[in-house]
Amino acid sequence: MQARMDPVGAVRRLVPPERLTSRVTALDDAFVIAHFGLAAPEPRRPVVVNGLVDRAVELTPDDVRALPQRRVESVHECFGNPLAPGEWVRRAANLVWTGPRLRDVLDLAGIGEDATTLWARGADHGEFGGSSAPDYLKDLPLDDVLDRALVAHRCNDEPLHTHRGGPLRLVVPGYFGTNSVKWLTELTLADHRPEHLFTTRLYLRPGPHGGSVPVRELDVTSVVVGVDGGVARGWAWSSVPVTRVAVTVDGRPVRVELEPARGRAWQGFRAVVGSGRTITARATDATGRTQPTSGARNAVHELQL
Ligand SMILES: Nc1nc2c(c(=O)[nH]1)N[C@H]1C(S)=C(S)[C@@H](COP(=O)(O)O)O[C@H]1N2
Ligand SMILES: [Mo]
Repeated sequence: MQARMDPVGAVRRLVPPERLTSRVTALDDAFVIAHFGLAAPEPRRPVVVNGLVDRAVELTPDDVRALPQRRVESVHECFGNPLAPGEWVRRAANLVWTGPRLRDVLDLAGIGEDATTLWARGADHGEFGGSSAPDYLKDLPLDDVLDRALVAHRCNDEPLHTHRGGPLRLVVPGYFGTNSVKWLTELTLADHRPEHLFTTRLYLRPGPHGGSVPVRELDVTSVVVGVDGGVARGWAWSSVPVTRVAVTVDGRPVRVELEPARGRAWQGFRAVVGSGRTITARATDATGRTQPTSGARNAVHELQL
């Protein structure tokens, strides 16, 4: 695939949902984002753990590989263009990540009693959307991510490629991709949010009680990836298990088989659609959230045959 930039800094063209036929997305079909352009490869770049810790430590990729390893299959989804939030750009994949749990990495430094938030910093820097920043920075609620996030050094059982954030990146299953910091250089424990282009200015959405909140937990979403032999197939996901997918064929509802949730991987669904021409899918999750029919980044997906 040809490398090219779009306004979000995607270095690969977006992959249409029709290409997402395999359960685990091939690395060549998984979108790649780098807002400042790709960081230079530095295979032995260490990660510093500091801030509200008992003692600051520096970990090399070899140190990270020596810790107990987890292998997690999870949905990887971009929220969309932070300069035009609300538009779904349909960048999603389901990938397998390997690395130690964040908790095991932070325990090497000793998590300080007052730490409530994790600042994760990436090596890349430059200009984005008319502002410049000295690095890429995200902040994450510590309790939420301690046991779910990984410091990943492999993706789909291959060493993490430089364009995917190697040698080490953070991966936060269940959160939008923006939180999974690539080219990780520093993990800082703190008791407040940092001001930064990518924390308090971009990747925000309207909050439930007014104001704006950072983009974290995934929305309920589904995609129809194709029809084969009269059977439509697709994937559904959310920050919690998806409990129902409603499929229509030329406006008529049809019976749907939905796989049970497996961790934070996407869930397959199938429906007999015969020779119908317009297929839609609409997912509902365990908290009762349902995809809006239109006008939202996770609006119902329609496949026209
Ligand atoms: N350091 C750094 N990390 C980053 C980004 C970035 O530009 N720089 N982009 C984020 C966004 S918005 C997304 S969607 C994911 C994309 O990860 P991928 O390129 O492996 O698909 O990385 C996130 N982590
Ligand atoms: Mo993104």
